[in-house]
Amino acid sequence: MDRGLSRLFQQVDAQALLMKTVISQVEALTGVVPEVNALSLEVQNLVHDLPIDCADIQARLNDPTDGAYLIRPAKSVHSTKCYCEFEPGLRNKTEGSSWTVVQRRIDGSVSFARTWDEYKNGFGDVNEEFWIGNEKLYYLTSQGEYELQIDMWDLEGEYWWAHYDVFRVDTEGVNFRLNVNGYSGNSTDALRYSNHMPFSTMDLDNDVSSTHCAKFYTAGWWYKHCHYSNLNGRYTVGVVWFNHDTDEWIQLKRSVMKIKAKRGSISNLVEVNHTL
Ligand SMILES: [Ca+2]
Repeated sequence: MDRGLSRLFQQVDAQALLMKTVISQVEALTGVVPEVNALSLEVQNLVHDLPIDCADIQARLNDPTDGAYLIRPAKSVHSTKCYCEFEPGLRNKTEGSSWTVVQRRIDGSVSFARTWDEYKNGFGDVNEEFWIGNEKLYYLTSQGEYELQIDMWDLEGEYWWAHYDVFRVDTEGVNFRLNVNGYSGNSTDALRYSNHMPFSTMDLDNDVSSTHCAKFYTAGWWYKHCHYSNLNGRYTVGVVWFNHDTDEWIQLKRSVMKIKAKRGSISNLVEVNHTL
């Protein structure tokens, strides 16, 4: 046989072998793809079926204990870790009352001097000091009618509280504007001053003051001109609540902000969400 022709046949053989290898690899891959798809769907379903807040956890679990849980607010595509407080004496499915904790200061171990994105996404440790994140506040408080409880302890250890019947944080489009109403408590209504204000951080001045409140106080809050409450302020000197009765600032060493939905206010929305 002609030597040139022989070389050509060898080349064709080599190409054919290569093609065979490629085809068998593709066949192996297509065998894996359905498995990957099934796994991905399973994960999606798991995330989709997560509780929408701590009350939802209490409805699903028998006598849950306080602690960190994974939730997914109805409008959110992502899951998030949160801290749940289940009210003592009410731990059963019919009378259950539970709080989703959204902020905690206890010892100053976490810096609250953070950027817009950090306040948006949340920071800290849900078991210690943390801010749950403005976007999660929006997702949570837009899926029902939420109330807010603020527990505070001053430097002498005295307990103060403020409760708001209405607590809602709007979208990032309006800079996570605050809506509060219906105060009760023993600390006077200091947060009302911030009502309808957008959120400000050290890198984004949304207040109505000629100064940059968030930069001045090295914190993120619904500053106006600037504030009568500053629970994310510098620990401990700047963590304060104004008492209108005594005309004095209450300097705090501990604060907890927690929310829960009014009974029945989210059932329709959750049903719609779970059938999507
Ligand atoms: Ca300003």
